Amino acid sequence: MRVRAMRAGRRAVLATACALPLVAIGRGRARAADFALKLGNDMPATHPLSIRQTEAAARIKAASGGRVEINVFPNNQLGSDTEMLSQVRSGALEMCSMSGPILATLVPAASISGIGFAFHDYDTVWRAVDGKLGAYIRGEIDRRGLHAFDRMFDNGFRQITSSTRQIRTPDDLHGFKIRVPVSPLWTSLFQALGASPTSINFSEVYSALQTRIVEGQENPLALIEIARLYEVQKSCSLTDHMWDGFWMLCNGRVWRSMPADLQAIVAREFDRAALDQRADLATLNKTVEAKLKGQGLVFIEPDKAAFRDALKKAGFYEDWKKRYGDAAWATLESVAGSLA
Ligand code: X2X
Repeated sequence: MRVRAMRAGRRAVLATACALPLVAIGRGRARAADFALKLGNDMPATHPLSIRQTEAAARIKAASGGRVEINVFPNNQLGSDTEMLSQVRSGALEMCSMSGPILATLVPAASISGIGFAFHDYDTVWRAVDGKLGAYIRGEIDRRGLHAFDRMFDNGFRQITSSTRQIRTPDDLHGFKIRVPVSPLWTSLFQALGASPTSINFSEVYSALQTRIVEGQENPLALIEIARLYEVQKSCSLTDHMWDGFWMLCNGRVWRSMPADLQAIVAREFDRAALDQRADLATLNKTVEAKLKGQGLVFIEPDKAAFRDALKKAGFYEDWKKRYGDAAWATLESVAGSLA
């Protein structure tokens, strides 16, 4: 779909040069945007991430006097995460928001913020990703030709849901057929816990659970509620096994083609949207468990330390420390404390 500012007469040109800035042609008609960009995400349209991104786009249009027009396409309308990531690389899609460990299929370092049980609370999360760890990851993203904005959006601390057995101890995960996002870190984590993980994009998760291709999945409570996963799951184990958040990304060529004054507006508004969205989720998190209980989901409070010990015993931390390298691992531990 083309954004409104693109006129039919320019479509042929745009098809081959869609990543380049559009030159406004006056001719007495309303001025077209200099930059008409698409932003894709994998969250439902009613999730705070989609709502705040849409607000940011409206503010950017106003503050730029219409020179930058960003259309937000939530809910995987432009494709799965895997597809959006390759589109943003090629420039077929200008922007997307992407979970760090999924982005890691392109930028390996980007999964480091999702290491199992690295963060105990949000204060530590934000100190890490707004601080040195985030700066390191943004540098790596940049080296791979994408631009990442400073502030990550929140997805949340992840919990395990099941339509079959209840997950109370690490042993309960043995052979458990669980959906994980398409990401080496996620597969490694659940393999280390003895489960049978299958990589499936979020766009397919509801139906994979419904048809019982998998028994369970893991996601933050807010998303379990908003994406109505409780309809096809029976129990939820509050493991908090990892924190997950989204980088706001822009194709590097598109970003560099934008003049500094417009870059400043876009960056400012997406960073503001991220902070607003974090606050939205903090509010939602206060009531979401009760809501899900009301919808019939059974909650389990397991001993989280047992899961973390199982990961340690399986060599999970040693393995990932080697993959990231000592310097990156030290940056993580400088905020998270000792892990391996
Ligand atoms: O795919 C998921 O589970 C999701 C939506 O939480 C992520 O983007 C990692």
